[in-house]
Amino acid sequence: MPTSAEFPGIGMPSFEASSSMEGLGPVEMESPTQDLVVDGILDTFVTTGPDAMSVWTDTDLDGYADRLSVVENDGDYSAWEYHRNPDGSGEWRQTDQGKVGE
Ligand SMILES: [Ca+2]
Repeated sequence: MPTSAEFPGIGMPSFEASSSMEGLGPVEMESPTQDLVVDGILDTFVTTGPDAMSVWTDTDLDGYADRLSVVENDGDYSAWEYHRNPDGSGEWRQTDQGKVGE
């Protein structure tokens, strides 16, 4: 289950590579710290939990994350993208999953 309890100061959910993103809506970017797209604008922030690291990126700079990569300490990883539906709703879809180094 996604939980933010482990990061009370950040307020962002933490995931493992096997987590389901079902039901998770738009994720607002709080305090980006990294420039992953390398355009001089901070678009990414990283949350780390006991078992996994989550990398959130806002590629279109609308204030909401559209990409998420989760890498577990044992190398399992998964990647997700947020898709908006015509009716205004949206959902996270998994785009990749595997193990680092394999
Ligand atoms: Ca965005």
